[in-house]
Amino acid sequence: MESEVFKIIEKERKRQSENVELIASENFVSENVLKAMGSCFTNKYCEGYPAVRYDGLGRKGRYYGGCIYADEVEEYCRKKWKEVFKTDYHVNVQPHAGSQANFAAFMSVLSPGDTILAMDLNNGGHLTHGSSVNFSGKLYKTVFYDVDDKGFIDYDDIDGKIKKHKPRLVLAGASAYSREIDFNRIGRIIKENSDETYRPYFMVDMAHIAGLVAAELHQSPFGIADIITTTTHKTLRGPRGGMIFCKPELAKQVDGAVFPGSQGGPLMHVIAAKAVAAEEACTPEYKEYIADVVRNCKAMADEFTARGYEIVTGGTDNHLFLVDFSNTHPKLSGKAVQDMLDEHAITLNKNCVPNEKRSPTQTSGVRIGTAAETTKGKTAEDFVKLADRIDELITEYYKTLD
Ligand code: DSN
Repeated sequence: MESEVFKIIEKERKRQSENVELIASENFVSENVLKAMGSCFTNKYCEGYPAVRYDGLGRKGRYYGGCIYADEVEEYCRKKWKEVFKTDYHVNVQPHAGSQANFAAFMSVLSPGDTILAMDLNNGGHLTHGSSVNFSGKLYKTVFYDVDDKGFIDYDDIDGKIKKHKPRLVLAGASAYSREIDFNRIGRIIKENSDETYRPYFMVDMAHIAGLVAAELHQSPFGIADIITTTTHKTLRGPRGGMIFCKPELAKQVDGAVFPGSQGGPLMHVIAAKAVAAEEACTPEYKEYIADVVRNCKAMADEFTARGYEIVTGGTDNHLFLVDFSNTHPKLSGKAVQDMLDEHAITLNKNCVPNEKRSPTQTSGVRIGTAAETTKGKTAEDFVKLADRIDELITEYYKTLD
């Protein structure tokens, strides 16, 4: 019997291939990643961890029989991701997604009621970085550091808030921040504020920029942060999923927080696909791809600037940028632009901007990313033309608002 679902999948496949995809957190995986995701590993239950990893740590391995190849693929996946980031940090590849990775990371070193210092959702942070509507804001006290008038992280504010609030964990990382994050500087600030009675954990959520870190086009948090979380599907171009890296001394806590702390059976088919993505991320072609993503992003942001738009922070160092309509197009919400462009087969998302006046469901800006269309082969020239096309559509649309 042919399932109805395949008709829907075919429509989605067509949409993805025909639309222009500018959502900064999306990408197009390779056929091999898709193949591993759709493999027989989806049938296998294997709560626990490969026994080999726990020699000397007293763990018992898996809770099910028949895990011989699941063990092999999970260990291979871990080995390859350590190779990608050239690190001896411990890595757990079981988190189902970025949110689950962050949940387990917090759980491994924090107790409910502890204070975390992070970037506010409105300024580019993430829901799981302490938002009041999310577990992170409900379980922990959150203090947010600010961005300056132009939208750059205010590192002096991080220093001041560590001194004032003595957070148990300082979190760096963002979902909508277009500039390099100075992990070295935050590490130094933490060190300067630490003594034998107080030292906060330093956690980095590199979900958006992980591909740039892998390609050495962004400062690496390895060697500085205690815990590093990421997703595998954004610039890393793998299957949807999460991972947690940590200093070896936190390995037992982190693994325990993932399983049995917060998850059940790992998704072995996704872990197999994560391993394929890691193989791909080790290649010179992947490094060239990431360099193109960054080059294309700058070209597109510069074109918007040349056409009179305001880009938050004035530009970009990575794979995304934010267009702020507050001053140039005061009648325009991010939601209206998102909906209007949807009708022209251009997909992006509305986004809050610093000092946002509208609600998160409306917003005054949009976020644009170049990772997905670069995978499709678009060049800097193509992205410039795309900026011109979006400007034309916005200009026409704006006239209708008079
Ligand atoms: N929802 C993702 C993004 O779009 O940035 C973050 O989890």
